Order: sequence, then structure tokens, then C-alpha cells
Amino acid sequence: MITCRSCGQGPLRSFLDLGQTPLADALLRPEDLDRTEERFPLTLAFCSSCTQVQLIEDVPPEKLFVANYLYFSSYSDTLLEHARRHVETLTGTRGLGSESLVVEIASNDGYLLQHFLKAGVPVLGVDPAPAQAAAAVAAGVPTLSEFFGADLACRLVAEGKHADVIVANNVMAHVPDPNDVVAGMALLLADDGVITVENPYVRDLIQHCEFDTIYHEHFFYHSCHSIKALMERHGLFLNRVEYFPDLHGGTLRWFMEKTSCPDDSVSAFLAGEAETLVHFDYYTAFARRVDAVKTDLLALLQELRATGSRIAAYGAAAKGATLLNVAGIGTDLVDFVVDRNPRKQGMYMPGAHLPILPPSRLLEDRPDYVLLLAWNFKEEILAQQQTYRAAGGKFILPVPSPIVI
Ligand code: DWN
Ligand code: ZN
Repeated sequence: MITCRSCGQGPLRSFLDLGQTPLADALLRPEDLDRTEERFPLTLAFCSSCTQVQLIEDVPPEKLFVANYLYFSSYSDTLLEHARRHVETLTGTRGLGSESLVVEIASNDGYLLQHFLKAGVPVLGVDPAPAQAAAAVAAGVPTLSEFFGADLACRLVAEGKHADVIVANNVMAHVPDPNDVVAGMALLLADDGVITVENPYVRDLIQHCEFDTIYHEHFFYHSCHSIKALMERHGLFLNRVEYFPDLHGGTLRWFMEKTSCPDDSVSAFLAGEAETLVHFDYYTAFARRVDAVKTDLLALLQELRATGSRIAAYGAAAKGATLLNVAGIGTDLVDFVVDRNPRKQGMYMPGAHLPILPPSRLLEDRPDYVLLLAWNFKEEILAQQQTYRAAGGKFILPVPSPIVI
């Protein structure tokens, strides 16, 4: 029996097998194209004991988040504004000031902590990806380039540090040992402090068929029940839930503290989940729906190509790698991907080997259609691409079902 990474029990019941895929963020250099890419099974399962949805197989985090990890948070204005608003609210509601300390786990390039610094609040970032940590330090954000866990928390406490706020955005899906991370949070958090955790909501993944957000970096796919169980195991209590339907395909922000004082949002979400996603039956039809989206998308692209249309894609996103590889979309259907992260330009998508070019190529090459791999930033990207669309260019949204807009 394969046991659950969160509660240590199970059994785990798989409900979606996406095959063997390359690591979604392992973009290729030109000289890598002839080499064999490592592939790993991508299978999603449900824990019968704590209801945590998770991948069955482990890929070592060092393979995922260190060497050539090119995801930088600051390439989305939407995300930057979301982070700024969160900092503004926390600074006000928690009365943060020069005597406070905010720690962010997976602080990336300082995209969020920079706003606390501007408000005069001391910060500490923690991120194992060297390029992102270096970019944060260069931007004036103190950052430790290592993985967060109980060991690092002990060292910080031994230095007399306690966090008034701990922020963990898009990281509690990414850690193979969540109990070590949460134990560290509990150690580091001041007695009257607050932890805010943000992750895509597993309910929206299932409801909107966002199967492309499944990749090896994401060990976990969280619900309020799964986060609550994980946190309570370490003396932390879920006191508030906020929902952002348009962020990353549907994101929840959970607030935890050392004393239990849940507001109505907690009972509302838990009640909704009690009828749905805490039961295995909720997931059993998902595989068939994923197959339908894959089939429909492939048929649409093949039909467009058969009539002589040229197709590109937008967003060298991790979710884009899953979509291309799981649906079997390659250079036979899509000519290239554009992305505004200069570190990704000149590289190639894992598995599908699509070249990654600057967004300017959409107006230069004028493909007839653009498959929007970064659909989670649809509004921001469509707003940027008004000229391309005004000239007749069309976008294809892949999920929840393929449509041309
Ligand atoms: O958990 C994670 C999620 C939240 O974000 C991380 N593991 C990695 C990342 O996943 P992703 O790569 O699917 O994320 P994005 O942010 O959806 O990727 C968007 C891609 O599109 C980035 O490469 C940046 C690019 N982009 C662009 O070229 N022009 C993005 C925007 C908004 C743009 O205007
Ligand atoms: Zn479990």
C-alpha cells in the first residue's frame, strides 16, 4: 500500500493516470534536444483517510526547484497586484511595523516581500532556487537560498527570530514532506502570529477540468479539509478562507493561527466540501472528462492545420508542458510558443520541443491561431495582444473545453 504523505495512512486510490511525462519546468537548451529526457509517472490519487489529493510518485525536489528552475513570479502583473493587495491588508490588519518580522516560504524573486519592505516591515525570504533568491537579494530582499523546514525554523528561533506573519504562496503543493514544513511554521510563528497559505483549489481543478495544472512540482492538490487536517496536526488552526476564482484557475487563501477562532468562511467551505470532494466518488468521472478535452483539443488543432492555418502558443508555463505532452501536441501542430520571460526565450518546451520566442513574434509571424497555455492570465494576455487580435488573430482556450475566442 502506498501511504499518504500528509497523514501517513491511506490507502491512496488513484483516479487519473496522465502517463510518463517530462518535468514541466525542465526547459531544454538547443544542445539538449537530442538527449533523452527523464520522464516520470504522473498519477493522481485520493487518500481514503484524510482526503488529501496527491501524486503517487515522488520526484526529488532538487530535480524540480534548483538547477534550471526558470519560474519567476514577477512576469505577471496580475500576480504582482494580487501580492501587493495582500501585503497592504496584512500590514494594516496585523498592525505590522519596524519591530515585526514577515517570513515568506518560496519567496521567489521578492515579488511579494518587496511591498513589506516599502512599508518599513522587516522581512526574510526563503527559496531554494538560486537564480530567484539571487534576484531577490539584488532587489534588496534578504533571502536564504534553501528549503524551509523544521531544521531551518529551529536555527532561526535560536537566533531569536519569531515571525509575526508567515506567507506561503504556491508552495504547500510543492513539498514532499508537508509535515516538516508545517512543523517549521509552528516553531517559527509568534504566539499571536498568522500564517497565510495560498494554493489552487482542488475543487476548481476538477470542476473546470484544469488537468494541465497537474505536474510533478505539485505533489498536493488542496482542499480546506486537507489543509485543516495538516495544520491541526501541528497545533495550527484554520480561522479564515478567502477565494480568488480568477487566480491560477481558482485559488484559496487559508489563514492559520495558534488559537482556534474560525469565522463563517471556514464552516461554509467545509460544509460545501462535505457533500463533494471529501468523497472518492467525486473524482471517478474526472479521467473521462480529461480524455474528452484532450480528444477535442487535438481534433480542433488538426482541423485548423488541415485547412492551412498556422498555430502558435502563448506561455511557456509548467501547465503548458503538461497540456502539450499529455494531449500529444508537438511541432506538427504548433510552430512555437511565446513567453515574456527572457530566461525562457531561446529554450524549448520539455517533451514537445516547441521553441520559445518573445511575444513580439505574434505580430511578426502572424499565426492564425494562438493556443493560450497560460490561460490563467487570459485577461492580462488578451489585453496585451489587442493588436494581434484586431488584425484577425484568434486565441484558443484549452480548458474547461477547447474554444476559439
Ligand atoms: O505553482 C506554480 C504556479 C502557481 O505557477 C509554480 N509551480 C509555477 C507556475 O506554474 P506555471 O509555469 O504554469 O505558471 P504561470 O505563471 O501560469 O506561467 C505563465 C507563463 O506565461 C510564465 O512563463 C510567464 C508567461 N507570461 C507571459 O509571457 N506574459 C505571463 C504573463 C502574465 C504575460 O503577460
Ligand atoms: Zn492522508
